[in-house]
Amino acid sequence: MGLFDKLVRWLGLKKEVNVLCLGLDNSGKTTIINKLKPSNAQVQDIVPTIGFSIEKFKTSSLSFTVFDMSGQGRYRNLWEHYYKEGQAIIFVIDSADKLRMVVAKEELDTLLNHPGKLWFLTCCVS
Ligand SMILES: Nc1nc2c(ncn2[C@@H]2O[C@H](COP(=O)(O)OP(=O)(O)OP(=O)(O)O)[C@@H](O)[C@H]2O)c(=O)[nH]1
Ligand SMILES: [Mg+2]
Repeated sequence: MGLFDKLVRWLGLKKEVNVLCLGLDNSGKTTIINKLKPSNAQVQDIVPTIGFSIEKFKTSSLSFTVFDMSGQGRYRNLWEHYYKEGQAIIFVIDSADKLRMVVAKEELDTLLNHPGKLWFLTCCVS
């Protein structure tokens, strides 16, 4: 079952869903989101995200707005300001980036310890 199908099942009857895509810089967030787009909307050159960018997807039953957040250190403090916007979070981890695995874990721990919010959370390993 695909990632978005899982979200549809979990979110039940909601019609419009906001998804945050988080993870360290260079982990592959924008690349994964690009692959989810219809082929005629995909871009060839992926550049580092500055701040964040917004992408929209539609399935037969749901409209998704994906907040593709920059993973660069200087922008990571933006993430928490968007937590309240999202019903679901995709956290992307680059399995080849062994040196920064501990940093990814710290960021994920910070996210999981954030008070007062319940999300559907899934991790993508790129
Ligand atoms: N080999 C390989 N390269 C990948 C993969 N995913 C992403 N890349 C490459 O890694 C680089 C960074 O990918 P991005 O998608 O920009 O990473 P990001 O997480 O959006 O990074 P920020 O926007 O800086 O937070 C790009 O050059 C991609 O082509 C993967 O699964 N395998
Ligand atoms: Mg990006």
